Amino acid sequence: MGASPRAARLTWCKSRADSTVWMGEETAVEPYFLQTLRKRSGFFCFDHNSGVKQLDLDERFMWMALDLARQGRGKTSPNPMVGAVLVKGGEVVGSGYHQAAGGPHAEVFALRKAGENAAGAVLYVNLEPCSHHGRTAPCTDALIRAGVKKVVAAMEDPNPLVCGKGFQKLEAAGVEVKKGILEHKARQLNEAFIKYITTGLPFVTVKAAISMDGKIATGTGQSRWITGDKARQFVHRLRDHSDAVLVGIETVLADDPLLTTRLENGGGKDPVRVVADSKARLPLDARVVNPGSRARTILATTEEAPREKCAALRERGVEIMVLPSRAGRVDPAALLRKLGEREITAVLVEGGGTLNYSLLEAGLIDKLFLFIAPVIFGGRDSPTPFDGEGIASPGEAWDVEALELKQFDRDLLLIGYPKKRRVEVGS
Ligand code: AOF
Ligand code: ZN
Repeated sequence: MGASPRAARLTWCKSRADSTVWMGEETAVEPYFLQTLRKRSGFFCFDHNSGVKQLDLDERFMWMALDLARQGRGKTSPNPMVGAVLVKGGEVVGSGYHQAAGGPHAEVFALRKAGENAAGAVLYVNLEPCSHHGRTAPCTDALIRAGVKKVVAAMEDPNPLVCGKGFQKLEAAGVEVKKGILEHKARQLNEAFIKYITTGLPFVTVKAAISMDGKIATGTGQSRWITGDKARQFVHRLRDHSDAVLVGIETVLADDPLLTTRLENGGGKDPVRVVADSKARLPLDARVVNPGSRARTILATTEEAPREKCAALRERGVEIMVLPSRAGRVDPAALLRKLGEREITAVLVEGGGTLNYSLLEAGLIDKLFLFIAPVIFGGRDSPTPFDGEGIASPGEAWDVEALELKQFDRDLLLIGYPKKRRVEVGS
């Protein structure tokens, strides 16, 4: 991990000799904003929700810690993404990020880089330093030993083993603590970890691609290639960032997907593939069964599954998970609980409409990625991303909150958090 700000894979844009526009890797600055920024000086960040914002010094280094943290995306599970920057006299003297569970924490990398310079330095970190003995020793002790004088943290660690105890330990040792800098960014970055560590359940993201008339397939059930290349590449990134991909058996029977990660420039990891299939209809020659991948395939099924079929699938390396059934299907809540027990912290659901709706109905969807392709399929019976019963009155709808919009060539992507509308009693 590089120690200098520039090594941190940030996007820097010069706006004036004495000013710099500083953006995270996932942001894009429009020419309009750059023009506005040229007239100002200082450090800025571009946020899709709040627009251009001038950063103070604390925010500037916290932004850097967040960007470092993001480099661990998809690799730290079940741990959070954490970045750390040690600053002394306005200079970065050490930085690092958590690269994998079981490996050193971000603070340890930064301390190693800083060496003796850590004494009297300020630490910027997007999560409260840990105070417990887990797979590694407590970071608080290492920071105190190194003589760090102040810790600026974006948020408290929601892990019940830490949860404020890290701050207490630091303060008791005379280290100044400041919390809450760019907290909303830190919470968003580790939204999956926060849910998992506080509930034991994985964070559930549903991804669907629809035509402009809201269909996920044509009337004959064909659904390949709704969106273009760039949107599909983005989905492979989502798979790389997830611990597991979950699909319903109907999707496997219709599309025979591989569900592996195929990034343009290679790399990335395959998620565990999970097929919800109450009667074990999964064909022995399905591509998810034989994908040439090191990641596991799990068949989530019920007592209704024929034993011989399960044995044949097991022989081909498929793990069989027998779960309670609900309305004749695999109980989605029981499935998620089981996956959480296996330290699966983030699940990407890739359809179909039946599975999506049963998750929605049970209040189990945390986030939605909905691609809209500029095509029209038509067809009264063409499937949609959420089928099932549906609701009777628009007043009972799910609202999708904190909506964000991205564009990939001709395809649009809407990202948001579905929340069931609370129906007032008596209304
Ligand atoms: C930090 N910095 O870089 C990370 C933290 O099993 P361990 O020892 O790796 O501890 C995992 C827990 O430590 C994790 O659940 C979270 O509470 C914290 N992770 N903390 O200060 C880091 N990865
Ligand atoms: Zn730690």
